[in-house]
Amino acid sequence: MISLNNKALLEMPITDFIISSDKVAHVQSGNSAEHGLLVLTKTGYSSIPVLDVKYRLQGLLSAKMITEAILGLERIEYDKLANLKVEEVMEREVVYLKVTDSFQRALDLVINHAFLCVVDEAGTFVGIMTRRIILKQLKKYIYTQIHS
Ligand code: 2BA
Repeated sequence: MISLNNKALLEMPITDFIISSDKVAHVQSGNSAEHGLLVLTKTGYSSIPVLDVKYRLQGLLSAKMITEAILGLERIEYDKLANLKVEEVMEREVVYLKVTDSFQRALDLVINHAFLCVVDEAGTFVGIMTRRIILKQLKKYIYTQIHS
């Protein structure tokens, strides 16, 4: 049993582990769902952040949200895509991190979310923290404890 006998990791600020906004694929709430589907398909990500024109976090978009919105009784109504806005289909209830949050909060939340959006004091999107980054950091810390 590994004993994490100090709180250094849990209290660490998250700032060093954020993937900055310029590297994160995103869409704007006013974009068409067709554009959203294009970005999701081209990047290969299952879910991406939705921002407004001032770069404030508005929600999350996935391909599932789009297909559900254009699902007819017997077929997928692709012709609806161009007139449907991202803001009409996105998930608005988003769990997010503040830049000032600790690693512990990120660790708690990443159990149920593959990634977390990070916003500054003004609500501006600064990037994401992924499950991969958090696990990598946790692994590094555990290995250091074992070998120290
Ligand atoms: P998913 O798209 O479901 O991806 C799950 C995992 O698959 C990713 O875990 C990553 O390890 C791998 N993966 C998927 N697409 C990839 C790609 N194009 N290049 C490299 N690896 C890829 P995480 O890295 O922990 O990411 C968790 C979630 O964060 C992703 O879930 C995605 O929704 C989001 N994400 C990660 N990086 C992003 C970025 N640059 N822009 C937008 N969203 C991102």
